Amino acid sequence: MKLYWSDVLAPRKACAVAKYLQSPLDYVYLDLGRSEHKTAEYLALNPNGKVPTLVDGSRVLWEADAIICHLAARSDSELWPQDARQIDVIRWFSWSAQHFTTHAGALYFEYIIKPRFGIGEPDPVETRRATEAWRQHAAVLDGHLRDRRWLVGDTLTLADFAVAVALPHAEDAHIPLQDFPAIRRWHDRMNELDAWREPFPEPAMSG
Ligand SMILES: N[C@@H](CCC(=O)N[C@@H](CS)C(=O)NCC(=O)O)C(=O)O
Repeated sequence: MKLYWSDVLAPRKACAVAKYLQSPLDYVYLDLGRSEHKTAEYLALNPNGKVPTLVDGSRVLWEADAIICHLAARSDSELWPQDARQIDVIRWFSWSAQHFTTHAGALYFEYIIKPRFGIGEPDPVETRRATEAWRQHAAVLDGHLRDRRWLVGDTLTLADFAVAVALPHAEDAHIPLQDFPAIRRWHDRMNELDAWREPFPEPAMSG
């Protein structure tokens, strides 16, 4: 299998799960600053021109959530439970993509991506909007996590990887994580995983 990645949000999720599962992967780093994700060769794999993309034989998958499900299914891992919990994992994927990580991602874009790629200053209207919207959804997550260790059932699942994806950048992206103690405790637990703290492969592993 081949995973096309870069050191940004969506690939972080795929790389973290791959590292956690020790998936047998060839990693291919794409330099977004050099538009390596917009070449004709890459667009033939992923017409969205975004990372990550997984190639497993003749199967080509884009969308990080689909990729992590594929990796977990291939490893018969409990990260992708095969019972009623699976529906809950999908619920959190959807909630994260539509709400929680959309707003965190907007802050990540304004405060981290813009300066990194020299594409302007953070927009104060957008940062205010995203911060308020993030807070509203963070309150829901904080309530859910108050008496739980993990998002679904009592074990780590793909839902934890998906929902937490922007939180390692909370400080630099001005995401007000400090105001949500149950989320913080849960994310501290995620941080006990090597694969979460350091998800990306060594440069030498990537061609
Ligand atoms: N929904 C997609 C999002 C993919 C995505 O937006 N990737 C970003 C990096 S986090 C990207 O490739 N950005 C480069 C671009 O849009 O040119 C997924 O989860 O895989």
